[in-house]
Amino acid sequence: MTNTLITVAPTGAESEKAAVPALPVTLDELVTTAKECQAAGAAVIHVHIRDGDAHPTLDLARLTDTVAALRQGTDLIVQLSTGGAVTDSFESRLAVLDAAPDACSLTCGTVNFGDDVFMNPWNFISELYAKTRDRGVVPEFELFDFGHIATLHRLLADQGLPHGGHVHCDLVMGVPGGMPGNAATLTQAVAALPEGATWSATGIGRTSVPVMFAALAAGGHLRVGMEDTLSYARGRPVTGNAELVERAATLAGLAQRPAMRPQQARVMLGVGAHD
Ligand code: KMH
Ligand code: ZN
Repeated sequence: MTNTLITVAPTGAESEKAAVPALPVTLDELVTTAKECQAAGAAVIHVHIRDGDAHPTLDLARLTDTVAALRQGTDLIVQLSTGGAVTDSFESRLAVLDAAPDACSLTCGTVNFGDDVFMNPWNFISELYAKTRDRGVVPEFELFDFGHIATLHRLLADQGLPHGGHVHCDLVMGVPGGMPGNAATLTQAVAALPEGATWSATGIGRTSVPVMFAALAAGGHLRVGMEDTLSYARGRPVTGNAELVERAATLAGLAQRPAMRPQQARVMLGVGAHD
């Protein structure tokens, strides 16, 4: 059994700073969180950024500065979100790769997203994947539903393996409109993944803890963070991302699969060292 890759998704695009004061939205807050989460056991950071008013943005200069600051302050693998917010254009989402991150998210299909729709039509997915290969950015395939797994198979059959030569997926479970976050669904989804793929799982909201237990039992990896979960327990708000990473690392240790260090994660994911 391998050690456990822990990804932290500290911010997301959905929560408002005014409603969630602990959410890291400035570059300083993000780097401080990233350092704490690395110390707690994270190896990858999934990054959404905010503008000066704490609204989600895909501004290229800010993204580029963010990649540089996270690299300077931590050893974490920097994975930029190409999902952005549901209001972001396909063009701006493709342009995220111009910030030259180590890795990026790549969602393999459209999904109802609460009252919104997170749009990922085939042509966009295909163009984004081609750009990751062209730019040497390692994609993580975000799978919100079973049809997304079928699209991942189509993508790999069409264009071949990603940069780095390894397929790593993240099962995003419990989004209202996507697959539910429970052990039975996780088992079925894992069985449908491409041969040789590694995978993490993320349970949104109250599915966070059951999905973590199911993923560890099934040999998977973990993604946690305030993008996905704002309650540590019923009636107890999360006070910061580090406590979510600490809990994940504790559970991984109990499962006899302690948290992977960033260097080990680079080898597993096929992410090279940066300059
Ligand atoms: N914010 C969601 C609409 C990703 O980062 O790639 C999309 C999302 C997925 O968070
Ligand atoms: Zn995201």
